[in-house]
Amino acid sequence: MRLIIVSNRMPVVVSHKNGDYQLAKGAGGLVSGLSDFLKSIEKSESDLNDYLWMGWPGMDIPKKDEDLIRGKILEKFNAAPVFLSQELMDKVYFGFCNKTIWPLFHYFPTYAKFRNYYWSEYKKLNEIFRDELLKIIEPDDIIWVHDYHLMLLPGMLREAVSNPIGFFLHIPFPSYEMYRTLPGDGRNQILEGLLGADLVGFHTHDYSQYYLTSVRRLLGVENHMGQITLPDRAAKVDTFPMGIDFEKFNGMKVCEKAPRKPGAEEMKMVLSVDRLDYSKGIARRLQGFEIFLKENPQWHEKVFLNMIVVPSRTKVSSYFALKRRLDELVGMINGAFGNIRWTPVVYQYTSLPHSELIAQYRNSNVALLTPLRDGMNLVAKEYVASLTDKKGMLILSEFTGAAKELGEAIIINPNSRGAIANAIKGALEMPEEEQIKRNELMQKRLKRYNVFRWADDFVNTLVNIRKDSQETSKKKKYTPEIADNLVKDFKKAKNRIIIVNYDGTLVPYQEDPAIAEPGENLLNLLEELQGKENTDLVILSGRSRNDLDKWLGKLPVGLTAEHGAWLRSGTNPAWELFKPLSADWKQDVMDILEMYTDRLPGSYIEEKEYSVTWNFFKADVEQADFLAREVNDHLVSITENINVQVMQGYKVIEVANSGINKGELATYWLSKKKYDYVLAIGAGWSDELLFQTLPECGYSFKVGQIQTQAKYVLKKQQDAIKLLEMLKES
Ligand code: GDG
Repeated sequence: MRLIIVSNRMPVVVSHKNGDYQLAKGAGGLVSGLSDFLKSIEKSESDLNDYLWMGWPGMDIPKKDEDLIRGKILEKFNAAPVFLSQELMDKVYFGFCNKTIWPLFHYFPTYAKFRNYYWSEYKKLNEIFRDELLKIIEPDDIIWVHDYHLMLLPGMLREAVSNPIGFFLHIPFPSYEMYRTLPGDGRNQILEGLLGADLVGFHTHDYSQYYLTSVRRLLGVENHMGQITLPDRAAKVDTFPMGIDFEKFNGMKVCEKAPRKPGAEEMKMVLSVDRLDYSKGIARRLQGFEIFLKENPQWHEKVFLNMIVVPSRTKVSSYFALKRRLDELVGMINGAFGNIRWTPVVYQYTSLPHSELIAQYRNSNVALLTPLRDGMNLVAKEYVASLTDKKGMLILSEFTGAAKELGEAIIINPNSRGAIANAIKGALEMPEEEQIKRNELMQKRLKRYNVFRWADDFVNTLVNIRKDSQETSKKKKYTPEIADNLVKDFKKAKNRIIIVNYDGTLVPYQEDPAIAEPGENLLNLLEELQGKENTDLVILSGRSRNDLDKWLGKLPVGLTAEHGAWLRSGTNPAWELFKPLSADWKQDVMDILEMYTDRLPGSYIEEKEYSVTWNFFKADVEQADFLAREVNDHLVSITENINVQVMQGYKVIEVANSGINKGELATYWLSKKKYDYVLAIGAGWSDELLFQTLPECGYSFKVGQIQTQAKYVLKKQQDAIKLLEMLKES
């Protein structure tokens, strides 16, 4: 098996120098973390023993050189380039990615720009990646797509291949209220794009929940503990906090070229490392440091802030403005507090070699990381891991994913400059034993859940989910062979019965149930089926007998209304009660439901002769869920001692006489003759009892739900009609 990693940038940076192409390993947390994991795959003896990394190589490559570059990259880095123009990449990267998604997902809505062309360029990028992948994907491959640049890709791939597809988001997924502000088609398409994956991973439980809430509220798709049942497969949303290669940071030998101020042995260093980004809270950090200096003159000339800022996204105007602001703030603080012996803030606008970075981690007394939002923040983990002597203290914003795992650090709310100032003092003055104790606990955790565990957990979960889901869908798949048998058995049979549900099976579900009337074609189909020799057609519905009379009354078919309270045979148009029933309880139930209907906008009551249904599919999902539990308890408590049952269906609560359901009714119809051919098709929650009651030899089909008691699944309502048409023709 081969693991294909897909990310916007590939782990190789191609550049052109002196008429030749140079290849260098890319930087960044994902590349360094995953590269080590991938190397371990090569040596592994498990099924997963090969990999390929796909992404953009970082520059325009002329067509004539593409093969040369492809060959070199494959040979040296086991990677495959996605060639696309710098122009398109710039448009997408500096457009939808970093002017729309990045600010919105990091809770900076005022920086977010929405343009229709951003969205079409984003889609185009995802399509190019899809096309490139489709050229190389083999049946055994596992595909793992990374990050916010490629959120449509899983859905696009899912339409074309049946390989396991995973997706991991490295940045936060915002709360529903923030996410829903995204205008246009993108809002739903991104959610759906991610759902194309079998496994969607996030750094924290909160991000997973936020995504699930958006899926629920915007797509109307429910989940059970992160498990989502789609018509033809299951998908899972789960939390995988990304780790680091602990041993690399802890064990690396670095030349301890002291980055501290020469000659100032007593000087303590507070370190910060981040990309230049408004989400990192760099200005806030400087202001916190300023307050610390103001409030603590005893620390003057004894501490300095070593601020490493890595240049980034220089083409986005908000980044440019931020750079200017930082320059000003640093100048102001150094002007106000510094002197010839002491520069309070040493500001390096640069990227350091890896070993020097680790040396800086080790030599600092405090790391001060104050993002206003950060998906994870690997620097925090790297800092703690690098402290070989366990001396040093991390101050970390509570708005980073890493804060969830590094609880022994000094956790702060970076919106309070005072809190930053206090934390700096607290960290500098923390006794060494305390530092060691705290770092020991954090190191233990980082060592256990390292980047290998992270990637391994993700890939294993992905493979298992796909396997389960494929087994179920294979078992339940309606194949041409099954269609053949269905027809063959139909022809052979002496007595046939076909039991079908109405809404969702014979007609599509309607927003307004009142308009779900059957068309001419459907009526003809039903009539012809019933007209076939030795064939009984029964329609089992939860609707009132009035509705069924109005729409299907003229057909000579068996009808069952109110989930079985009423029956009408195909030969006698008079309705009869299935058994003696009572409706004395109805008024009490109606009174309660009316009260709840007033409280839940969008809900409504459907009163039938012997049952009452409370529908809430049009109501706000969260509120409905909350209230439905209360309604259910309330109804159960008043019906406990009478012969009435309360049933929870899909966005509906139904109260009816006990012993009235589609299962009982199916048994009744089946007992009428000795049938040697039984076929049932249903779509709703109430059809599950019907499926359970059928004889082993019967055929049963559920529309659009793989989690079912039915033997097979039909993808769409139209497939149910096609199936019936096929029998009609036979
Ligand atoms: C996304 C999310 C999430 C930094 N300065 C230098 C340098 N670095 C390295 C660090 C670290 C990485 O860059 C930055 O880590 P982040 O965690 O900020 O990761 P990003 O890739 O920027 O961002 C973030 C992450 O994905 C992983 O899921 O944590 O929240 O935004 O590894 O060591 N490396 C070198 N010199 C530097 O000056 N060599």
